[in-house]
Amino acid sequence: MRLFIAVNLPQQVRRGMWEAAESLRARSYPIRWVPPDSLHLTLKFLGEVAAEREEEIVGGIRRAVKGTKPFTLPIAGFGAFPSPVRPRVVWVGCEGVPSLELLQHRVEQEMDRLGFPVEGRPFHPHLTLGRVKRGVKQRTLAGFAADLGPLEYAAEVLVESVDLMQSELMRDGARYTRRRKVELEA
Ligand code: 3AM
Repeated sequence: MRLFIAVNLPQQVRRGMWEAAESLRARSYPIRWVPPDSLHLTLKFLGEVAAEREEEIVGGIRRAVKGTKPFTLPIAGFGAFPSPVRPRVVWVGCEGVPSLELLQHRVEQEMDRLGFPVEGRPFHPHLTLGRVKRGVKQRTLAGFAADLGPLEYAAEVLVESVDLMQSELMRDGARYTRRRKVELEA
């Protein structure tokens, strides 16, 4: 099964992000939007993993969160990777939060011990809202940066757990299900 480790968000925040991007979706750019129920913050993508390794991975997540207390995660602002004028991934931001960076680093370390290679690229925490469809012409995205610019959303999320998630690739996009929840230490 295809697994990843993520922080999930309260429904109210997922709704708020989705609604704040309404005007952008209305422009019908060639973007595949993540449904509101699926919006999350990925800490580590594991990829295809044998089902019998699930407990071992949950053990690694437990070690990673040991000593991390619940913390507040401010999320704010819209952006796109690699840039708003050449968007591929559209997101809401949550950068610069030391507790989150430490948590992600510890997850990365523990998963490395289990044989999941460390990401070569730096961690840019973000909540993916949508992905530009493959192979589309740049001109179909003309105006995107200008439409993204005025969007606003900000919220504070209390992060109390980390989830092991399963991703199933369907014809109309990925379907995510929570397999396990690991609570941060209160
Ligand atoms: O939630 P985001 O968009 O940050 O892009 C995928 C998604 O991240 C990412 O894992 C999350 C759940 O699918 N992902 C998918 N394939 C990946 C890969 N080969 C990947 N991340 C790194 N390497």
